[in-house]
Amino acid sequence: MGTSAERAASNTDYYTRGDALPGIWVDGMDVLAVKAATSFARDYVTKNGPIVMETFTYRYSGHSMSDPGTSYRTREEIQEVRQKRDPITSFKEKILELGLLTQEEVKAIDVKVKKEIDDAAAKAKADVEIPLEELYTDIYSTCLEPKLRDCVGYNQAHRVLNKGPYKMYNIDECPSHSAKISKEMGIKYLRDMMLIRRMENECSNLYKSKLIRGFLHLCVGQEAVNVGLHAAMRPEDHLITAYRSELAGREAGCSRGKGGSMHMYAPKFYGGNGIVGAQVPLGAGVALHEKILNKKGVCFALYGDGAANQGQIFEAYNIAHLMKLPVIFVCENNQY
Ligand SMILES: Cc1ncc(C[n+]2csc(CCOP(=O)(O)OP(=O)(O)O)c2C)c(N)n1
Ligand SMILES: [Mg+2]
Repeated sequence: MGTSAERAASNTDYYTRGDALPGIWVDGMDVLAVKAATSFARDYVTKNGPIVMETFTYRYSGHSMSDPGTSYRTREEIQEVRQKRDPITSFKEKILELGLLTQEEVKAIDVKVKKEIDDAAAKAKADVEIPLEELYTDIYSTCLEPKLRDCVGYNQAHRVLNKGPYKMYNIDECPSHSAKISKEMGIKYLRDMMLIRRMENECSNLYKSKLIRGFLHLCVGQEAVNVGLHAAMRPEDHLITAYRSELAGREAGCSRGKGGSMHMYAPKFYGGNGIVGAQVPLGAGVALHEKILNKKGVCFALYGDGAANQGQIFEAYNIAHLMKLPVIFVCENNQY
């Protein structure tokens, strides 16, 4: 299902595609760089309005489990990324080098993570499937009264600044990046990335054993994006993304088994959207809500390089820029 970015986009520098919107490119395999870029972007949008953030990353697998094996990549290329750019291996090496953790401590984290995933998988297997009539129950929310409108002009100058793990489009500052991390941060980021990878691999097993049915989209290789973004988010922030959700259709699932492959919701988390790109204007709407109510949160609207060519993305950029909405358009560029 994945089309290569080169075949789908006339300009694959997604961070420059906002035109009037400034942009930032970040090495999406470096969790600390993603965190610093996210903090920078967060700070930027609360003062100036939207920004496009491209996280340049890599997915080892195909688009979904329906894509066979290594699909779009050669074995040699995958091997090379695993050896030289894998987000978990490189972060592990960094914190070992800095003396923040020992090999034994890293091993202990991995053992704990494995147990957590094994327990969750056992629970999913043991849990009951929801009854069919549950599908008819709905979720409601209240509507908003729009109160505010605000417009900004178009800046025609285009400048690109290249610095370390970042490229800046129409912004003259750069995130401050230092390798300084505490032991607690080292443990947390490493654990979270390992947890995601083990979870993805376990999901692949559950799919093969038919406990997960329908679609399954894995993101093995992209862990630094998720963890780095989350590390810089604040409790008042919102996030909206595309597919990948509650998978086993069991009663204990976060949408009580009704999420399917595409839909899951939690406070300040708006899915899980099956239509490629549809979450982006919705994310701009979430940011509009924050602005109207004078709240302090920002919205992270995540989409893939495959969604980046859709008209609705540019419509969302445009209105967000006009209305100076606190939204960060995060393009997860895995090149397919
Ligand atoms: C409007 C629309 N067109 C096509 C599809 C089928 N489809 C699902 S995912 C996908 C590719 C998305 O690629 P990308 O945005 O790069 O996401 P990635 O899986 O790489 O993160 C396509 C074409 C869809 N769900 N919605
Ligand atoms: Mg993609």
